[in-house]
Amino acid sequence: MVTNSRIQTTPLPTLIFCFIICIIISQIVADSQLGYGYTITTVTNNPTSNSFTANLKLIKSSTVYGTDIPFLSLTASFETKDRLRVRITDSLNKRWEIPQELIPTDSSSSSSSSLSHSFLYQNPQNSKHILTHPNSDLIFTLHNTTPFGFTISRKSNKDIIFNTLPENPLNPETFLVFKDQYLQLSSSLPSKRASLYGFGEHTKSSFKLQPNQTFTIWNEDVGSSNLDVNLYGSHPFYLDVRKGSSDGRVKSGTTHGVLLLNSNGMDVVYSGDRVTYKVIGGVFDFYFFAGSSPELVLEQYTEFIGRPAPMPYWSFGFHQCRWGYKNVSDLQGVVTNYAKARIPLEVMWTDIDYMDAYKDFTLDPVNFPLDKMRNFVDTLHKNGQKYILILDPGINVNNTYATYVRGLKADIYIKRNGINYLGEVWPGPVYYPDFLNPHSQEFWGDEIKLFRKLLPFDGLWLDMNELSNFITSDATPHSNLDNPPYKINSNGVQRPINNKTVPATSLHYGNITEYDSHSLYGLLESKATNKALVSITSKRPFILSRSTFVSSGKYTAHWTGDNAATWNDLAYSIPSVLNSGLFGIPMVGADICGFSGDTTEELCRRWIQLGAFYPFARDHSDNNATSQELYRWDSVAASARKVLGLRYRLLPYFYTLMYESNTKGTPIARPLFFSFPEDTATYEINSQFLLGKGVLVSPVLQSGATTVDAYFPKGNWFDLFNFSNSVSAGSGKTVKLDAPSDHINVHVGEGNILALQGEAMTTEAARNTSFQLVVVFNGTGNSYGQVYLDDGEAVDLEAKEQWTFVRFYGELNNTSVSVRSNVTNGKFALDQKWIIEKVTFLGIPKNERLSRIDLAESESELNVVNGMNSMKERVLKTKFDRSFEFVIVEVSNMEQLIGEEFKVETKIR
Ligand code: MIG
Repeated sequence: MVTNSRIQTTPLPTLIFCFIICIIISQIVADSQLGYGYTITTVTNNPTSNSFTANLKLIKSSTVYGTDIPFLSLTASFETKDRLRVRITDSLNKRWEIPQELIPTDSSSSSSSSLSHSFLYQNPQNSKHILTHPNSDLIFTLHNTTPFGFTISRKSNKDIIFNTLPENPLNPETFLVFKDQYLQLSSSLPSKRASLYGFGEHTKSSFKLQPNQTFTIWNEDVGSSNLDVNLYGSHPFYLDVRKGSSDGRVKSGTTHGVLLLNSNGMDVVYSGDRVTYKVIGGVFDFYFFAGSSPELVLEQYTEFIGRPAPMPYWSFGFHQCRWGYKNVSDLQGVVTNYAKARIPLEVMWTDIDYMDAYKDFTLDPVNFPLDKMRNFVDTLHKNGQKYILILDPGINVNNTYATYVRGLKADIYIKRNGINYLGEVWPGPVYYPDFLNPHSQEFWGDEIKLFRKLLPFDGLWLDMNELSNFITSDATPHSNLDNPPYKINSNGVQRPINNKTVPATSLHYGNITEYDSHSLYGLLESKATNKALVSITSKRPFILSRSTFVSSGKYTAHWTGDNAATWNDLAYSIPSVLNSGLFGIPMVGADICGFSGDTTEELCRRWIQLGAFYPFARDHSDNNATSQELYRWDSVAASARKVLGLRYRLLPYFYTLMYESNTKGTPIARPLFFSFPEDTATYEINSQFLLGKGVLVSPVLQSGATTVDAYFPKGNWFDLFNFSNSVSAGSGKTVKLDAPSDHINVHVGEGNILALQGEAMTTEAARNTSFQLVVVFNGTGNSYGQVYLDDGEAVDLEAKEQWTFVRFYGELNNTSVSVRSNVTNGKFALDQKWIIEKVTFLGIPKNERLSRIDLAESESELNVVNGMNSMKERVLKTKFDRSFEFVIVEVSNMEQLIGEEFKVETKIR
């Protein structure tokens, strides 16, 4: 070390220079941290509304992504025993929130009254505030740390389900940040035990969310053939299915749901051990759904956002669409060819081709003239078939176009800078109806009504409602709204928020910006269309919307958008369909055979095999792709007859699942873990799904494959095409199944009873066939099933008692098998004279007594059948299944009215 006695003096200018540099550097350092978090100042209990409010104060400001909001208020409230709300917003200034009329969040009316009071505790050290409720499993805890954080845990098993405590050592990425255009909140997760599902709309190769991904949520017209980017709809909702904890406290399958009710653009960063929301507006309004089963979460979620709309019976038939049908005779040809090929066709669709220069509510006078179209639609109707047409939201700016002029008079278009915003879509220049404007309902409803007088269509297809705009970018951003400081879509190809849509600075009724309400457009349009159709037709409407938001399921069905005719897209359709179910939109399907690009015979065959079991089954293709109607290849046609045959036999089952979704919110197509939450192997499954509780669909998703490795959860499963093929899965196992080119594996699980009807070319004809019950006993000799029956088109499902609900109970004991029914409102079904013609009992294990049954099919009329009413002669057949493990007992030639309670019992020696 050198010591120097001579003190060197630094000249003053240099000191000043260093000082300035230091300030700049410290500024840069400070600025690079985007937040410092908040602390709690006061906490106020509000026992009458089961809530408390904490005032929060900013620790220190930063300037990244704008200035921080200094004072926040956080309110935690039990809205029902199973729904906990946590809302954080600016305590001084009102911020954008989704209008109450659209998604009501005011709990005062609904639930609190039914709740007994919650309790707020403050622990002695004053370091925690705890909100509990006597009937709720959830506990909310506010931690008086620096920065503060909150946790939500379960009373029953102490599992922490949401945890916003800042990570140690203090990691700013985990702090609460609240700026005008940047909101951040992060929750840690037990990465080994949490399986997350949801956050859409995206095409995902894996149904279970994979770590180290950013899910951008912002409605955009991007083809669904693109993986992991934000698509047409916004659903900031996830389901967290937990695996059991090693200490046994937490049971596998314990599930909760989390909704962030916010319509602004956001990135959700999922690292595996953390989920971090980065939102560019609005407020934090979180809802935690206690579950604790997946089914219960969906029940609680849809109780809040609205139950899925009832769907008309006919909408479960098969649909054919294409962009590029050239004229009416093209359409007629397709309908004729389906009939010739004996493939059921329920609904014929027209894409934008039918319009005159792509103008809504017009017909191309040359290729789709009114008289011919009327004839065409009348003929469809005579044959029990339906017709659906497309509508785009953009209204062509054209003074000779009456719809446009009426919209102008009503002054309902979206505005920017005080004038109607001019976009461009298929018809060229367009104005967009502003569905936040109350007058739009009348405008839109009247246009639909006028057009339906000309052409009596049966349903409407709402496309391009993201909103889609061919004008790609705005050259001159008008403010921070057009060009926000934080850019969402921070992974992948960054698309600005004004990409292919109406600019964020456009204004809706009440000066609501496009920036805030953008992702609500499809929901608003669906709602208005639904209302219009109900008032015009007095029937249950069928609407298919591309764009959706939280609660869209109340009004519309959904398809997964522009997929491609590839094997990958075939496979991805399963996660997409399952996700839509989680989002409360259970009536969903992907374009069968693929939308863009040329399909192939093999792909189209495999696709109809899978698509026949989508809740919504429609073949649709792009205008420059080869035609792909199912009759175009013999092998596809043959397979279509087979699988659609089974679909039509399952119609009462599909329809009853629709009823269940409307009353309880449970999806029609479900992940396997819905029925088998305790089986953690089901959490990883991407290539199979369940219809309802117990019909398992295991498709071939690879070119050239003629076997499929399918996972079977615990129990015995029976092939629905051929009851004789069974799989005994023990406690759950993967089985290699034959899947020859014309076949898809569809199995019914033990414990279920299915009410089937016969095959037919239309749903109307299928409804006139008699019923067959398939009764599948479980290990304890029981089984259950139900069927909901009504006219298929009443606006409300439980209207005027014009419906019948039948529960079936099966029982197997040593000497007999039986099924009995319990009927609610039998009159409706009795009036229809529906009968059960056959009961097939499956899952009867071979035992000493039964092994005496001849291997050969035995037939006898002597076995006893005890019905409650007098029945005609019946035939009883018993035989072994192919595995020689189970006996199949079939009672046929019955004439049991389904509307009448009965019991059929048969001695099995
Ligand atoms: O710009 O109406 O997703 O199903 O065939 C494309 C034509 C507009 C997109 C839809 C697709 C439809 C197509 N539409």
